[in-house]
Amino acid sequence: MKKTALIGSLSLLVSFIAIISLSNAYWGLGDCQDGHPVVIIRPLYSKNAEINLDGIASESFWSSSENENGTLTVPLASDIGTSSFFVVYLNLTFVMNDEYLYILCHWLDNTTRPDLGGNNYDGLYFCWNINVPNFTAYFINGMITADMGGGDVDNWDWKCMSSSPPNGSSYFCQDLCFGTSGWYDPSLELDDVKIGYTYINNVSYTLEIQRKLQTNDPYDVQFDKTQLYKFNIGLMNDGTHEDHAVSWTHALDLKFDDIEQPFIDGYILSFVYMLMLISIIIYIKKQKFSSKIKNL
Ligand SMILES: [Ca+2]
Ligand SMILES: [Ca+2]
Ligand SMILES: [Ca+2]
Repeated sequence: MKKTALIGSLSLLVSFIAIISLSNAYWGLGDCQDGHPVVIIRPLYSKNAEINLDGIASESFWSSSENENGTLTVPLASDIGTSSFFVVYLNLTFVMNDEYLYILCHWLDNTTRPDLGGNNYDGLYFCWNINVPNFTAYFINGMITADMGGGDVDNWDWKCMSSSPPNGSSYFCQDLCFGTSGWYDPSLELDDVKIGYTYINNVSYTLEIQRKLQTNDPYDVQFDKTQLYKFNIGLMNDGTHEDHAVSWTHALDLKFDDIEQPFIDGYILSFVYMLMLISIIIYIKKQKFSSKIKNL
């Protein structure tokens, strides 16, 4: 084998391994944080932001052109290989003022407000790290943090089913917390997370979330420091809690005087590897073609 062909083949092999590795880091196999760096989000600070919590994103700050670091699309997936496997893309926008954090969530769902009975529902939750040393989205033993070094996680849990308040309603969703060995009794804390939601029948949901930066509640994350606040998201579609799709780990950056953190999405890396692969194949084919011409 010629030297160039050997180099090409080796590069091909490395590319395949890299692609397989990236693929395995997604779709719920293992801790996806191993394959995806933490995504850093910096919310738009809008001192005079006032919200009408109606699930309609008519507030001008939601679409502000200055909010390029606080707007993103998050891919979520449930466990691959299961009958309930699905992928969903969640559009998120973060805005804050001196008192509140606001989050706009929008995603497609062709079975809105399901009437399936039991514990089947549509819904969205956020898990916010309070004090877990090795916080990730990989809860291999359920909602406990023992595997991550212990500590507590604030959980904001919104559900939608046929018995939920009607389209356009605003109310406090469940505000929970779990720790080293499991969930705390919900009665230990007040509900501090208010939502407004709308849906377009069998098309999409829009959720506006409002929470005070500080609640003085030990079972809530307190946005009272200039630091990164790690979180992940889960999304349910017509399933029970166990069937939900999850995001990899993200972090809200409240260090407003810090330098921008570089971030390379796993998809971009996959695309780069794919381009390398195609280039190598073309190169090898050209080499083979040239040797054939020479041998004529
Ligand atoms: Ca609104
Ligand atoms: Ca649904
Ligand atoms: Ca809580």
